[in-house]
Amino acid sequence: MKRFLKALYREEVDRPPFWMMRQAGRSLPEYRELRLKAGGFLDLCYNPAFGAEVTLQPLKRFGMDAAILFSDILVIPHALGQDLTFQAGEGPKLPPISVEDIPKLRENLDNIHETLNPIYETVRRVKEGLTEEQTLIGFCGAPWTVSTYMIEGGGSKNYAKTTSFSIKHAEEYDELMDLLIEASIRYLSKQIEAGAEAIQIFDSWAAVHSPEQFTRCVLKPLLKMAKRLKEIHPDTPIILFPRGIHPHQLELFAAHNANFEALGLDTTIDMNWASEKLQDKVCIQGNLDPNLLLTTPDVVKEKVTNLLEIGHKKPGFVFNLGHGVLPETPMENLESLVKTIKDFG
Ligand code: 1CP
Repeated sequence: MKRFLKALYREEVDRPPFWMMRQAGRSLPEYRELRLKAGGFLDLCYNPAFGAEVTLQPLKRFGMDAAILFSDILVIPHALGQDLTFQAGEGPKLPPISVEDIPKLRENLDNIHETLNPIYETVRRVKEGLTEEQTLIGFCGAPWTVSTYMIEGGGSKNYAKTTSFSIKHAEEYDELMDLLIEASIRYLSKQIEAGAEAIQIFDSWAAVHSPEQFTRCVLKPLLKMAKRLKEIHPDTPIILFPRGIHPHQLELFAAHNANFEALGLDTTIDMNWASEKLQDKVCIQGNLDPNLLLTTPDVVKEKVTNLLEIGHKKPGFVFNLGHGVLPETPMENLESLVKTIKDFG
């Protein structure tokens, strides 16, 4: 079995496998060049030749153990019929949905692959470009995080609109969550059939809730989604990235390790704590502060070594950042990170 998959299943490995969130796109000069050629960001996502090239760019340069498919969490609302644009430097924009739009979105559920088909072709092409040791990760957004973009119309500071929508229109919001779960399961299943070997579910904005809303909007939908996917694809490991949630909430997820294999930890989590409390139940993935990669190669070497020493004490550790790699990250610092990991052990 490949090193990355072994680590997800908490088997012994020679050294921790590594990849970085947002490794494709953003920081690499070769990405910026291709993006100019492709036109818009969505043109990149829906063009298998470009998509496969961008997915493989970081692996060619740095030899990570895993590739993450180049796509976006917002292709699901897009495939369900919500307009979506990405203006350079501004992030995504969508026309915010209202209660009346939900049945119209549902009508498109059976047609989502018409929009998403090129992405499955990207998966097939990436698979052909990987070495035998490298793994392809498919992904989608979690229902809560995706719903915030649909209801707010883009990024948000406090998710006030989504939270009040979910309470004022509780029944319709639950229907939207079920729709997103169903569409995401279909999307992930097609990625797996096309060659994705592991799945990561991003709940990037999971940390904004009252305890009651956390259970309703984060915990339950994620467990439901992971359980459904496991029933269809029992041999595909699942990584959950519920960014920013409290340690006791991470423990709740770790107790459900029949549904998924790994927990992605953000920068704020103490890895010694995670090793003690979580690693006997799930693989832990994380969590170098991406800001550290703006310092110097020597600092990077020291911090990466510290993290590897903690994570590698037990089986079940994947090296990653606590969130996405920043666009301004100097290449020499990434080179130091990679060398430190490859020399470890
Ligand atoms: O390595 C990779 O970059 C893989 C492809 C990938 C992934 C996994 C992209 C490409 N986006 C994502 C996930 C994603 N998209 C998340 C979850 C992960 C995270 O928290 O980092 C989120 C929240 C989005 C939404 C999104 N798409 C944003 C964030 C806006 C906000 O509210 O802060 C942005 C800026 C995008 C556009 C985007 N997606 C991906 C890239 C490379 C870009 C930048 C496009 C560009 O200008 O070139």
